[in-house]
Amino acid sequence: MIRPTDSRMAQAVALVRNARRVLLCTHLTPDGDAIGSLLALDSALRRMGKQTLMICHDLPPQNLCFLPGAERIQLAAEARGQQFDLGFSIDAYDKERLGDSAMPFFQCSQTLQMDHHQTNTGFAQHNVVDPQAPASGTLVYRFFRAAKLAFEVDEAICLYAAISTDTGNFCFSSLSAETFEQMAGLMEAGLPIVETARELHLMREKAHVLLLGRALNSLQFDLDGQLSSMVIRQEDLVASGATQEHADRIVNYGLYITGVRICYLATQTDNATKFSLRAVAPDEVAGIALELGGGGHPQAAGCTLSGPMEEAITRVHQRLRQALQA
Ligand SMILES: [Mn+2]
Repeated sequence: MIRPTDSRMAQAVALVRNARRVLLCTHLTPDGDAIGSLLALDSALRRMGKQTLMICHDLPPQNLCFLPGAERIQLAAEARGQQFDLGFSIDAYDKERLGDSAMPFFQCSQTLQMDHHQTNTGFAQHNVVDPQAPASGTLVYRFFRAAKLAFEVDEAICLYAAISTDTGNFCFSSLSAETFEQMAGLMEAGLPIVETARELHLMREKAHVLLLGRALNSLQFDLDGQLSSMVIRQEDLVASGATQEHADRIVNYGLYITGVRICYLATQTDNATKFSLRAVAPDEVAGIALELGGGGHPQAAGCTLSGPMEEAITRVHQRLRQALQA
């Protein structure tokens, strides 16, 4: 099968082959796809004889630090004063998403980016963008094939992390036969899937589980159970020793309940209330999030409202209620 990006992928391999020093970067608040793809690429490029530096606006989150090579990722300032023949960005859809990595990236003699977001702006000189791909890891896998590189075990672990994260552990509609062909390739390379899946998809920090308990205790239902909501207040964060980061993903539990069509989680921050909104297709929440000053995907969006928390909750709740009754 010839994909629209196949010739661009061959070009990307040629660009890398012609470079000596390569700066690799990804988006801020990096997730499993960002870090896994970055690490696999870095390993590939070093095996191709390149000198590399991996930078990011943020260091990898705690739950991804077990990935081989994660300790080599530096903050963007590390690139200051260094010269690179090629800047290579992965999984970022625009230059703002690069945060502090944007400046060193654009100072490279040539720029290349790979990504799978529909909203990609084509911000580099060379762009390999495939919105059909479920993860940037999918594109990195194709890069390995185009460069005729066999996978080492550590690379297989990183690419599995990338692809399984962005497909919701193989649950999302972005999956295709290619995803499983790639998984077969990673298994053939010796991927220790049980250990890696446990580390990536089952293990949680204690603070996260304690916070989840408090969030679940706050569950409320409206409209005969079609709308569910949870609230996390500052006191919940303090009592469970958690940070805002631990509140990520808790919202999804509101949707894993029979009969629920839309759910939200309201998290109190220092001076505002952060809302995470989720819906089951065909219901959508992106439009409402946008209307309230936020944004996101059709079924996963968010917004932040200032002012008293109770008023913010009432406003969001009424708006979602209205959407369900429409
Ligand atoms: Mn991604």
